[in-house]
Amino acid sequence: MRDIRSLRDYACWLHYDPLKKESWDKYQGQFETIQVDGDGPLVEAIEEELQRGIGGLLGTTPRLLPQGEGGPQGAAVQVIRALDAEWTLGEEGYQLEVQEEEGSLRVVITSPGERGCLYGTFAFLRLLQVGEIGGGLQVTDSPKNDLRMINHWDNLDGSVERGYAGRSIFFEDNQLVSDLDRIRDYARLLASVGINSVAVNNVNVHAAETQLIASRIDMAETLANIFRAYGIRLFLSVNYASTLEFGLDTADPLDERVRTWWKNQVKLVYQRIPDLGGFLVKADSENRPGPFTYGRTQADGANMLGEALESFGGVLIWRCFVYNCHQDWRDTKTDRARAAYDYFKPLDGQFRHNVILQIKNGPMDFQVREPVSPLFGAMEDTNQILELQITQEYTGQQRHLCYLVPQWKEILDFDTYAQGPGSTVATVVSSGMAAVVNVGNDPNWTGHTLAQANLYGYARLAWDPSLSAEQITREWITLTFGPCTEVLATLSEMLLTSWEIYENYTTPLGIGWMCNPNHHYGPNVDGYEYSKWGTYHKANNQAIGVDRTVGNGTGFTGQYHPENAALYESMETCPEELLLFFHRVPYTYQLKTGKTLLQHIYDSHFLGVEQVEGLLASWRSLEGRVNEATFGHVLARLEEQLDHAKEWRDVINTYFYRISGIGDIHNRTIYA
Ligand code: GCW
Repeated sequence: MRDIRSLRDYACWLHYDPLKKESWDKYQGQFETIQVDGDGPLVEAIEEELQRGIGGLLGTTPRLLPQGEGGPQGAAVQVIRALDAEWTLGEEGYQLEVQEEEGSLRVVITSPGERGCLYGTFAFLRLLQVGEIGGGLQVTDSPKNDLRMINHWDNLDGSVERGYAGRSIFFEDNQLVSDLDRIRDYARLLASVGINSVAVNNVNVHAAETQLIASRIDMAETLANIFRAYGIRLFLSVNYASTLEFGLDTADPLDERVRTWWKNQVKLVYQRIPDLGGFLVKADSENRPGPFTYGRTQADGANMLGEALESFGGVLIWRCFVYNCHQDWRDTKTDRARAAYDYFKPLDGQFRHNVILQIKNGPMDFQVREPVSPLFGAMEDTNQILELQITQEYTGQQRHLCYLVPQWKEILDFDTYAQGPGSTVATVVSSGMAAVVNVGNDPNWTGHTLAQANLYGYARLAWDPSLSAEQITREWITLTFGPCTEVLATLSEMLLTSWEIYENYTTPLGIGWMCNPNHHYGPNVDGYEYSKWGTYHKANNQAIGVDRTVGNGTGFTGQYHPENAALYESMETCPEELLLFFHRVPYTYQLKTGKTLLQHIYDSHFLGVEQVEGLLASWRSLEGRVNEATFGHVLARLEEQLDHAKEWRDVINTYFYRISGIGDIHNRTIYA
């Protein structure tokens, strides 16, 4: 078997392909020496990266200048740890300056922190590839979010919950995998885009994983050591009710024995991993235990763990994905969309300062389109981070192309009006962002090679939510496919339209779900209709959707600040892409385009399939311009996507035709 590292897609965006002819010529003779301040693993990582990067891009071998020999002369890259009292960019920020003297470029990267130096180094290599390095360039940059986190849903047996790219890169058979170098490669990949925290195990913590803070702490310690070398802090998902598995008969957060057990356990963990980031907890959610069992609040539970972590500088991240997953579909009063706000809003101000609430972007669950969760901006005295899903659970499972950066941009730019106009989600979640990752042990990490763009894009947005989708896309394509204008133009268009295309042929207008239960792939209109999960569309022969208005429905719209509440409350002003999330609408209702609701459903599904045909044609036009293996792999995925898009189209259109008895005005094929 070939070494996985020799396969092209393994390198993701760190190929360092030779620069284009003009740039290659322009930079020959530059960056001949490298000097990096400090010592230790992070400094070694910086030196290694500069040698690899410059070596690959320019075909040269820069000389490493030891410290203490004075600064490098002539064409050089110098990384300086400057502990300047005036510095305002924080430990992770950096300054990058290119001075030109008699044709020699001298690149100076400065930061007071090792991480800042590392991020500055990766930024230099990125800018070199997108053609921006030149005399006089000055860049100062620092992350807009302190916490830039990746969540793995990896189990110790090696399976990955909602994983679509093979098995875990960390665990197999309740041990660490044997290829620890691959984990190091992963840490490098994450650090290259500024990720600084990673939770390595599933938030659904089973018995085996509970031991990661006890008998299996050595596994966590090894992982922490690997990630530390790239400036990434380890987090562990813990079972809220761990005490029950360690001999106590309760997990009541106010019981002294429970509190003492956690304090002692946390101490043991920090003896082995002194810089552990902290714990991540899913409690009282989807049958996981939590403080509700003991009649306590979510704040009681979170604070108990926060207190135990506090003296070690640890952080407790508590998820807000709390809802009743045993609903009776006949019950029209309970609205799952309301749950997080109803449980958490009254607790504002009651969480310890080292507790952070992690809130999914939407009120339901990572559907192709949902409104933004009204919890953002609702808790002014509580730390909040945004949770996104990079792994494509409901968005094509990495078999379909669905580039989510445009979706995430919309979420980050959404105005909550919490402090008046301009209170976007990006500003409200100033503690940071977390996302469920799409990585597994497939040779290309993400199953679909183009799904690497979602990982890249998430990390870049976590660093700076104001970056545009277009810029991120341009960067990713250039770094991944090298400098080719045709690839850049064609692939940008493909990526940037793919989310909407996926929405068109699956579940437009904010209705969501309609997928097969359990594995969530493929169409099944009534798959969740009579289930306990609280996810109903309620289609009958006249109308579809749930009325979530204050006036006549579940009152969900009232959870938003008045500007948004008013917008969503009325069918006329509700953004049409979310119409069926907020309203129950007759099939004959006329949309702003003049089409009826039903005709829109038909049209959107026919269009979606045509658009996938377009994606295929675009990709085919790149044959010979991208390497053969990647070309063939993506082509096969797109062909499968086309088949599945047709399945979605026909199942959905047939369902609505049969139930409504109203045909397509264009008489296209609908299977009666
Ligand atoms: O969407 C659901 C997924 C579950 C997941 C849960 C969660 C980890 O289907 O697999 O469990 O969300 O976010 O906790």
